Amino acid sequence: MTRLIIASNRLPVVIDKDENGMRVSPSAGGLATGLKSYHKQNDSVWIGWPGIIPASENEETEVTSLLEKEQCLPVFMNEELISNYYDGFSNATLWPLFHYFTEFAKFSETYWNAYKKVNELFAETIIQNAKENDSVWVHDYQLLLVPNILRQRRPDLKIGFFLHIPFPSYEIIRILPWREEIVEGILGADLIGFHTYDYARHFISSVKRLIGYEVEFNQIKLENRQVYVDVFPMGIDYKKFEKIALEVQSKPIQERSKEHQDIDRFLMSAPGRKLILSIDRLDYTKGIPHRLKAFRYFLKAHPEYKEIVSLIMLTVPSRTDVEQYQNLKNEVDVLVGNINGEFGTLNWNPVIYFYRSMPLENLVELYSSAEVALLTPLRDGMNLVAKEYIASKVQQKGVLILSEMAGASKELGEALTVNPSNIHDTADAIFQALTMSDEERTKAMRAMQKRIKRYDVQKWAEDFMETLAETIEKQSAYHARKISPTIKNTIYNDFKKAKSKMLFLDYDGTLQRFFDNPQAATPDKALYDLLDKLSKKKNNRVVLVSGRDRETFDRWFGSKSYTLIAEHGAWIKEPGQGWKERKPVHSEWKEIILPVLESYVDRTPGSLIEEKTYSLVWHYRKADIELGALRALELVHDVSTLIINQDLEIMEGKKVVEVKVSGINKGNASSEFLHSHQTEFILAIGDDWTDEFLFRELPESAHTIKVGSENSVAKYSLNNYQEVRSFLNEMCN
Ligand code: GDG
Repeated sequence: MTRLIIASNRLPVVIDKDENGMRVSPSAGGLATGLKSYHKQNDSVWIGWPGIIPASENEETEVTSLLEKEQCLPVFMNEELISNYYDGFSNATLWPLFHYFTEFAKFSETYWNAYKKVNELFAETIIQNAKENDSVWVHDYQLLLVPNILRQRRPDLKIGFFLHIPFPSYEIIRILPWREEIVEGILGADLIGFHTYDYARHFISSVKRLIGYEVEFNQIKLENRQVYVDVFPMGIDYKKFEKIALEVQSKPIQERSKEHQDIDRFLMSAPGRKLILSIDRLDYTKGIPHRLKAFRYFLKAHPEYKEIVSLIMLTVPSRTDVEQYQNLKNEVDVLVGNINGEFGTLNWNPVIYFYRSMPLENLVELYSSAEVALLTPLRDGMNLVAKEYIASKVQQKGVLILSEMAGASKELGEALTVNPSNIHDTADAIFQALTMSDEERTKAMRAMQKRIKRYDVQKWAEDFMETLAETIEKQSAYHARKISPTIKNTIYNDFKKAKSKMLFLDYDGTLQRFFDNPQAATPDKALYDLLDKLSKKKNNRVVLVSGRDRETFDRWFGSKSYTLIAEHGAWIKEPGQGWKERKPVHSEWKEIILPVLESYVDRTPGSLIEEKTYSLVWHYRKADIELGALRALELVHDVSTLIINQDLEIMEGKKVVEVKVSGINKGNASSEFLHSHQTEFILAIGDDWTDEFLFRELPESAHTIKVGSENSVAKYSLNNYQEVRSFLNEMCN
């Protein structure tokens, strides 16, 4: 049976050392707590940093054996690596950049080298422990390079990757000096998951723009495989929060924790008292100063709430040795002091501020006591606190105010959403939350509870793993077509034995790579040598079948002893003879279509028109990738209305739209040619969908090969033009 290996920077447990020895305790944070139950149930192994630097080999062994009981495996790092990989590249480069704080992002070669090294260390630990065909689920921004390292060294593994923070727009990621490496690193996975559709579409757009892979819906087409991108909004352990909330609320007041009694005392000390709660790590992404300013504005605008409402703000210390975090701490301290100084009275503090972490039970006490949760990050991948608040509101008496910049806002449509930078807007939302009718807030809370109860963390993990399994199934359908050594030998044997043979070969993308400028794709010497060698084989005929215009083909191959079929089958030329038109037709239609195409060239920088005898082609390979695709759609629409009742058709190829005389294609041209030249062995190779006509029309006995990972009626596939060349070279020998 295949096993699951989970990899994340931190393990679900941390190891501490004091005078009594080593201790294992659960780690905080959404991912660790969320996935823990899934991990235990599924007999998986979790690989990560144990939070300790062992002082000796003995200690290392001790840590390892303590972790073994928790089904965990450690990746050890020294101080320098942690500083450069974790504090450095992860938290001082990727974290600010991915949260749109470009001014905080530091770019340092030292950080980058440490990041690469630690990603290698993680990958190595996974590789050493993974059995054949195991599944690996890699988590988050600290390990972006791991999927591709695994892909290179262990292609047997099923690799999933999930990003817990936002994936930023292309305009942001393009700033990163190592942007291609990072995107390629993630693309090593079979399935890539994000919290929201926005993050997924930003990732896809970056893949297209930075690397240029083709994308169809949520599939990224790499040369030799497909990668799937999907949205899995992470949930929480709903039942756990619900259960703890029921427990803490049903306790008699005198049995409650000290913290809970403090809250009770506050709420009961004046009529109508209410608490607004916020919980977050002290991080600049969380919008804490904005929130405080909004609360100050609210108190100014609504003095009737003085001595009635307090904001209880739990901020958990984080990355305390980083300058920006220290500055933020000072800013928050000053703001809290100012607000309390300006509005506070002897027995009322407007802001009750905790700068520490709390045990889970106290957290739930806060959740269940607060009338309003005010969660206003400037950017947040998801924000699990919002979901935990909802789950803890067992009596549905609470209102959630949530930033529209948090991933969770996509699912929690019934919350009061605010733009956290709009202080007035946020203050209005506070007022609205406090004055909402019972009926309204219960209705909103019920709807949100229903949704997040259903898609809890267990369901989230299962959903991701099931999708990964389905992805692998789809991949294997494709891999089944890849030419194996046995198939190769069969084809070579057939070729050798046959008394007459014919090879139909497409040109661009099949024998030659793509160039931005189509005229630059001139055949190189190695290609001429290969084709010459093939055409000199006894009883073998090489037929080049292309969409290229005949002038270009004539220039490149006119003197050669190959048969040439140009312009998708409109023209044919036998060795030593002139070009023959297969179906003479009129060309007045071009006068109508050409101006339309020209208007598209004018509005799409980088695109160009190519004129052939039977067709007009609009090329957009050099245009902006998304504008090009959009204009291609528009163009097809515009032209289709113009060609009604004309003997014309539209063909869409790779970054081209071709308007051509209908009834001419590579398939009917080749089969017509084959008719007059009966042949025992037939081989056809092509990469474009226009080659599908060829594959379809050839006799069943023909060997057909598609270049690339897309769907095809061809029997087999090869990855790229280099593989085609070596396949043909080997066949010659
Ligand atoms: C990433 C993304 C995304 C907080 N204070 C205490 C405490 N917590 C717990 C909360 C919650 C978790 O920490 C924080 O949740 P976040 O959603 O902010 O998650 P992170 O792990 O910080 O960050 C984030 C998440 O990954 C999941 O994909 O939502 O956007 O940045 O569970 O309850 N827990 C305890 N005491 C505290 O004082 N016990």
